[in-house]
Amino acid sequence: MDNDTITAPATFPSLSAIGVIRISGGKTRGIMSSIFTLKNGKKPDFPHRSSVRGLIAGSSGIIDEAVAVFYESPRSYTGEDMAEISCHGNPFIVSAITSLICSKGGRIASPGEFTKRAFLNGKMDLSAAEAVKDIISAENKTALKLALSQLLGSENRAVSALREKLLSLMSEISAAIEFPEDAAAETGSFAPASAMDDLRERLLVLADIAGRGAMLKNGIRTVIIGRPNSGKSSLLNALAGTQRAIVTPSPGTTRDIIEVPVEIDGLPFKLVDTAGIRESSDAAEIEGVRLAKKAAAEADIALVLIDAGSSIDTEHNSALFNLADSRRSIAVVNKTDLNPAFNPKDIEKLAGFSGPVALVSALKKTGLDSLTNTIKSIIMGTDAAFPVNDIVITNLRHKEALLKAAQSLGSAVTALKNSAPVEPQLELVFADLKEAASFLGEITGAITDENLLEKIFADFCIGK
Ligand SMILES: Nc1nc2c(ncn2[C@@H]2O[C@H](COP(=O)(O)OP(=O)(O)OP(=O)(O)O)[C@@H](O)[C@H]2O)c(=O)[nH]1
Ligand SMILES: [Mg+2]
Repeated sequence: MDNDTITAPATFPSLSAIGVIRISGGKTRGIMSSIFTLKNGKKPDFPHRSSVRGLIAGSSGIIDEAVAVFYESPRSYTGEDMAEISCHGNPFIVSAITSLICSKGGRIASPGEFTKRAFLNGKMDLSAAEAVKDIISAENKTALKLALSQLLGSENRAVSALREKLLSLMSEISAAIEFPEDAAAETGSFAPASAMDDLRERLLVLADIAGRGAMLKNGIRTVIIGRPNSGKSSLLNALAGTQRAIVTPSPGTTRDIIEVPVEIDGLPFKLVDTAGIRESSDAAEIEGVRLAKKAAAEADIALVLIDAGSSIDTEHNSALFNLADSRRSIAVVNKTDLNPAFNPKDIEKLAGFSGPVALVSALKKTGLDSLTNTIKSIIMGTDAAFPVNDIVITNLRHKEALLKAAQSLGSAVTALKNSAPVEPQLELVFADLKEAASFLGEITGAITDENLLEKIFADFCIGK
């Protein structure tokens, strides 16, 4: 690992009480001593862990009065010699100090480089390092809670436990390869087959949890689509409890996508209002409809709004239901305060949709609780309580790795079953298990490759 000395502001460049600059690497102590002067005119020598207050000066004079904390390797965030300078929070001062450090032999850190060094120096596993990024970017309380638990190792424990099981299966198989006589006695009901199946199941459960976790991290993306004037913007406002979207009696009011993050019953949602879908010759409306269709396709949940007061255009409504994943769609019959133009029980017949139907009035704010409960049951299955505490993974990269590991285990089981009882092809089985173990290793960082690391840390902010 290159142990050059890196530096970067750790705080946002804006006028604020304090600005923090980080520095990490072998030259930290030397650079700090050279730029700092104590009030008594002496240069500080920064013993193992120390904090000093003094003046920072470059060739053109004093830059600021500041406080610096020095952390000696290996007891620092990165595991290297490291310091944090707290100066006055003016971007000019922060930038002057950072430049001064660079002129003394440091260089500006790339995004996530401090945390990458922490990972490479064994200060944290990869899943914890990724949690650091999630903590910084968490947009809701649930996301923050999940990221903190990931940082504290909940994900690592879950994945490592499964990886341990996998490794012990591998040693059983390799013993069977070495001593075929013993294994042959057991063929037919070769014990590892069911253990592998069981492990595969558990990986799939974890992958499913990861999918739900990712949804919670970003807010459950709930997209409202429907014909113009069906009350989409009214429903968004009613659910959000604020007048976020314009509502008028004329169809074609909403053109842009409007996203509103809200917490409902302790769950994070991202409500998305869209343009009413219809044929149009107006360029802005055509673009609005295109965006609405795209949003529907990307929805975690699609609320397909139908106006209870208008007769149903079967063809149009079936087309609406085809825009989103039908397993994640709800037919929402709005304006139930008006005289109904059709019987909601006939939705399946009228619009070809056999999923859940919710009856609401966005105007009178009725039926909203039952609608949110229906959304929850789609997201969380039939679990009565929302198992946020069981969610140990929220990262889609990790979900992919779990699915790939499950797939490798699946082929191991097939190889074992197909070849038994004649002569199990244990080498093939072993290779599949090894592949599965390496996918799991990619989650915690037990196995890494430089490209993967680069991709992960590139999303960090500078200074972290
Ligand atoms: N009676 C009644 N009127 C409603 C209800 N919800 C919305 N409306 C009315 O329907 C009209 C259209 O509402 P919007 O919320 O703007 O409808 P929209 O689907 O967003 O319309 P576009 O943006 O044009 O596609 C307004 O006059 C609303 O007051 C409801 O539950 N009951
Ligand atoms: Mg609207």
